[in-house]
Amino acid sequence: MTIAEPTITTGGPALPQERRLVTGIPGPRSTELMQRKQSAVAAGVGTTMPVFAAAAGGGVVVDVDGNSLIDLGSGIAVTGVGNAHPHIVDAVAEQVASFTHTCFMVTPYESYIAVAEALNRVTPGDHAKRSVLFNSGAEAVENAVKIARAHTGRQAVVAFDHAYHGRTNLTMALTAKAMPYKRGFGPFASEIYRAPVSYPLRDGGLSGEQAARAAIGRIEKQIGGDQVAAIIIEPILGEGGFIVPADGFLPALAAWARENGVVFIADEVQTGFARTGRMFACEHEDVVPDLITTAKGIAGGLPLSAVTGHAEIMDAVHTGGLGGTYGGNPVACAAALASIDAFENEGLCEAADRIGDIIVRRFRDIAASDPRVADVRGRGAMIAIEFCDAETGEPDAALATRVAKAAHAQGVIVLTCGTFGNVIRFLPPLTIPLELLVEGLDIVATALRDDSQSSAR
Ligand code: PLZ
Repeated sequence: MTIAEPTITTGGPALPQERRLVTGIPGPRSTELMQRKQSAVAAGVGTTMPVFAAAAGGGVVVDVDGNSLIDLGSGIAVTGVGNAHPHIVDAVAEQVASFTHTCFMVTPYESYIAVAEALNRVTPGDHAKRSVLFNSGAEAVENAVKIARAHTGRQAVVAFDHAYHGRTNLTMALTAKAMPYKRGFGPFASEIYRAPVSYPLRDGGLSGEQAARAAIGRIEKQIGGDQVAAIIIEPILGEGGFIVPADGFLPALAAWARENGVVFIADEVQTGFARTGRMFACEHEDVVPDLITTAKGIAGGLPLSAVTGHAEIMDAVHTGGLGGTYGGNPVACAAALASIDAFENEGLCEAADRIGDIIVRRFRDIAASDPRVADVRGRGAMIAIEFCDAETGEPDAALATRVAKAAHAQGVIVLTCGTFGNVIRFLPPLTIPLELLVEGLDIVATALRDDSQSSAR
């Protein structure tokens, strides 16, 4: 093990692509900062790993103590192009030096239009489209619902079990899981209904069509198709556990929506931008959503989000009905243009598939002899392992937490998720060197193996 220089001044891909621990995790500077966080930052903001970042790039995050950590989280699926991608850094620096803000609704600027044109081009479907830009995923989802209601003149919105759509009032209502997202924060927005989703591990092996029939039956009985403005679904349910609906589920829902004049919204905030091996996850089943929400990967880490969709649906809203002070901020737009260019021209969909193959192969091997690994699933570089008790089959959240913590202690950033908290998810930057990925997976696999040895004792 090499000893790091204590101060790291360079970010981006120039950082040595290696795992390197020079202190315990967390180190002394991180521990100090954690204490400051506790006395300055609201307690409601959690921390996955108590280490503070100093630089990041490629597949590593370097902390303030000089530890170099393997990044298997991308800041929750954001830095797909790699942290501090050089083209993004240049584009942002150039923009920030010319102007930082005018408000697109006051005196507009070209880059917003260029981002809208790029989104209209790269999202599924070759129909006429329009886009509108916002700051966060939740804001995009809120606005997609506004647009669908304005277009249809209807109010009801259908979301699914295990869904996650954000933390604002309307998106909390759309989100399924109470703790930590909703508990104590009601009352929630009205006219939100929940339908069952296809969850192959847990729905008794329904086919996609059967699961869609169950969902549609619920909607027709409890709301009525002609009352529904929109159905919103993540093509792979992210925070809910990287649930990949059985083949045929999404196309059947989209077809039903079309027949009933219901706007089909794909929330691709987490799945979008090459993450699943395609530019958008809907493409795996040739589903063309009416509206698509994007954020996270869109701008290499700068806050930007969008709603893109059919021109006639998008244009149903009166002038002045959509907007916001910062939506489509010029610095974020500059980053988005550089980032979309990287997604299109740097082979990142292929990189996502290579990453996914390595993760899936590794954990399917383990699952073959370890009954605690109930499922290994996902697409591209969005892969998860779900843990269940080997005897009872019940979700084992404690195991997921222990394995994640053990990996953290070894310098691997790994995230959990799932309605039952029993899922470890892998979302590496698409630029991670494959040897580093394998080293990170080795550490997670060893943590899992050692956990079985300690609980067998
Ligand atoms: N839709 C599908 O995944 C954000 C949430 C992390 P914002 N997911 C990460 C947390 O605990 O807050 C997300 C998503 C999907 C919407 C959102 C919301 O995006 O940019 O966090 O608002």
